[in-house]
Amino acid sequence: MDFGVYQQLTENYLDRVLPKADSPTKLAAAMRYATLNAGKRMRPYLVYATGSMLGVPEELLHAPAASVELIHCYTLIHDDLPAMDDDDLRRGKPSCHKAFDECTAILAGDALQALAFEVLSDPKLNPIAATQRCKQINILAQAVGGSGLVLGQAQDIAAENQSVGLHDLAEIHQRKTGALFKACVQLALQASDLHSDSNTTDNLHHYAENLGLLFQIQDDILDVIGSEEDLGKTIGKDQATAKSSYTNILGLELAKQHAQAALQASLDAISCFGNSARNLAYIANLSCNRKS
Ligand code: GRG
Repeated sequence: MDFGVYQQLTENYLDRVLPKADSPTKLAAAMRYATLNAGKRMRPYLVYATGSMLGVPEELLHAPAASVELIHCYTLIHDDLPAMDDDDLRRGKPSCHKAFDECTAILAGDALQALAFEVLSDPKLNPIAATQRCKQINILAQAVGGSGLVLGQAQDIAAENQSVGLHDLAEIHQRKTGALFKACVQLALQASDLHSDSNTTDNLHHYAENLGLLFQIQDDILDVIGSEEDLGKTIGKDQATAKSSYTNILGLELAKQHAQAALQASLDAISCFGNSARNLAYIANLSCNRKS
């Protein structure tokens, strides 16, 4: 299961569900700009990798995979806004509010969020049983809402210039970044025959939680040692804005050790699946060794 193939598949599918390229509105152009722009597509790949390991036919994974990427793109637009992280660069290009304007960027984010749920709830695009589809909608809503990703972002902002302990930082990241990773495996699990199997569920949840943590620690590390060119965004911001980050709290070397521990914990969680979990292991290793 080649990562590149699934990146392309995701791009093509997103292109189909987004407003058409010749749509006359600035809103449509901003939605396309912020979505079809060189993202790694890690979250869709996580949906495909989990689903294929659990024997889910690929045609049942396209809508969940696209829905998590649409949510992710919405959060990136809003996160870059002056009222939030105030970042001018995203995926190597001007952030959405720089390429367009603030109002259009806010609305494009809102529209992408709604589109994620439109895609997931449409029986033509997501042709699984209605009960499972309903559960998937609930999974995504919980992951991104006021007790998931949005709460994580609110807590992250509240923690600026405060002294935050490692436990609280992990909790913030679990919501801000981990919740969507966990939703990826849950959406695929829900499309499978194993959605009620508690062993499978527990192991995949444990994997995704550690993957989210690992991904975030690496994000903090790259903010210190990464290159703006590779990352396509401004670096050094955590230090400059006195943001709570693993590197600010632990220092670089200890942060790297925490990343290794989270990698090991995520690999341990999927060891029971043997070779069929190789793509999930690939994602964990990639998250730890990524430069972008
Ligand atoms: C604004 C409601 C709201 C939430 C924002 C998830 C989040 C909360 C903001 C995203 C910004 C951010 C820097 C999050 C931390 C790590 C992360 C998610 C990095 C970006 O993800 P990648 O590396 O990006 O998968 P690409 O561009 O490859 O898709």
